[in-house]
Amino acid sequence: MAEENSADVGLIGLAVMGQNLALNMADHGFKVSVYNRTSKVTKDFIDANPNTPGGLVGCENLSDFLAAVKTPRKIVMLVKAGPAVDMVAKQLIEAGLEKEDILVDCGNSQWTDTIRREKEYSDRCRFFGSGVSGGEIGARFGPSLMPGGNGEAWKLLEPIWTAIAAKVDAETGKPIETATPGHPVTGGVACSAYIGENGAGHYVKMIHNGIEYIDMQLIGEAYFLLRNLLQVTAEKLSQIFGRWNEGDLDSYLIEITADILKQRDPEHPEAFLVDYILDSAEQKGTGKWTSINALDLGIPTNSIAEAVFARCLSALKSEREAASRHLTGPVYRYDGDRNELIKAVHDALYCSKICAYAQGFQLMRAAEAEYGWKLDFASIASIWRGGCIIRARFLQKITDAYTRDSRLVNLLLDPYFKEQIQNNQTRWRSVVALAAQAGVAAPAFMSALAYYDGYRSAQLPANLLQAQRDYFGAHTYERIDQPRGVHCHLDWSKPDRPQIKIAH
Ligand code: NBP
Repeated sequence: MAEENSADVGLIGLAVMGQNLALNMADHGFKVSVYNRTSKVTKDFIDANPNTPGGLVGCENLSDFLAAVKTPRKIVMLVKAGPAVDMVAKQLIEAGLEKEDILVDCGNSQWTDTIRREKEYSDRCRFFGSGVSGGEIGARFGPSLMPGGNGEAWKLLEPIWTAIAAKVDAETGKPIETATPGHPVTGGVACSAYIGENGAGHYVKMIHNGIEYIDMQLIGEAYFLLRNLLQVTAEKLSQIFGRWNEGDLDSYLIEITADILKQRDPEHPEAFLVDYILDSAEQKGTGKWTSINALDLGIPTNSIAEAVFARCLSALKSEREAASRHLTGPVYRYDGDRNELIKAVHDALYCSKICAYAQGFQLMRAAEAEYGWKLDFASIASIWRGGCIIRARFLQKITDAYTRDSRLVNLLLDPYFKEQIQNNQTRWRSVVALAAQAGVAAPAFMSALAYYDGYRSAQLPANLLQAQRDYFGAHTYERIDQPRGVHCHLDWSKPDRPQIKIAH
């Protein structure tokens, strides 16, 4: 049995994320008590990692696991999101978890579940939720961490979170990516900051993932347009993405795209792997949750929803194959300037990305009011600069924007982003027009542009829509010559009758 009360932290769930996060903690000198439901996994993990700086304590049952950790205990869960989290929480409570102990769910749980769990377990432990992004490499060498829950509990967790998080350079905001096993990054600014009460951390992680969906979709559309219009190989496209990664689009996702595109197919070495991968996307739900939440709050995150629907459409592979034999479109051959097209697609991608982030941050602004949080948008953008999947040079610009004005209504109104779209929108529009002309699906480019044009329009056709609603359903309308809140109704079958006015 492990020495009692000697570990700094306990970690339960030793699949890919749990193992890597435990090693990350141990690299930073924390002694970690670990447990996995299937004991062989624990044993193999301990055998494979005998000499970590902090030390690992493998436990075969939950009582030993809890006894090994210093009190008040900090217990980190990395089990499958969903019912397993409640099962494990209840088992830990039965095994002796105490009221002052902190139970941190680091999985991709729904933020509403985190709020529910914090309340449900409040007389048995301090339940806390922390978003973790960066996949297995991030977990191992520095993820982006989005902790949310009780503020007192956070004070106890903070030293560990700050130590294990990704680090960015204090001056440039660029990720410091030099960690190797046993040699973690020292110095720099940690990509971890307290987000807010109860489910705020998991909420912001959900938004991160929603943005990840649209980032990936936009890159996919850029790839698809260039491939179809220029008829070039994946390797050539890899070079284009590689160049883009040296400029404004510098990001992890563009970097891995350049890598992916040049990868040869192991089965057909003369071909590229990407051309052999089936075009049917899967999803785990966080983009859908973001879109549902946006609909609930009435916030137009068109592009994020479009990215989710684009995956849904891709998944109708056999239907699409059948339809492709019946439905016609234009026959188009691009004969314009090839470099100009590459530049235009770059600008379309950058402008669309700005709109997508504007939508994500607009949604978070609505959420903080609705759910009673106080979100620091500069801080959120800054902890996404390193460690996570959406990390990008661009996030320093968002950090700067919210540092200049913490109450910025919409990112599009920040002077930097305003100027970027002002300077690049002509090419963005030409790409959207070209996609329509050529019959190449580019739903995210198009929806981002529609969002931009809609957001900058003082006048939209909703006047007609309101008239229609009043016509068929007596839903009333407001008038431009009356104060807001005065609702009118016309009996459209007798239009010469005076309008009924109802002041609310
Ligand atoms: P999984 O999501 O695949 O979960 C597997 C782990 O959960 C195993 O340790 C398994 O134990 C344990 N588990 C399950 Br399933 N049911 C259990 C139960 N009833 N009681 C106890 N343990 C149970 O692992 P993962 O991919 O490492 O992800 C962990 C969490 O981190 C998830 O919430 C995931 O969404 C989130 N996340 C993952 C990534 C990523 O890139 N993979 C990134 C960010 C966040 P067993 O060995 O006994 O089956």
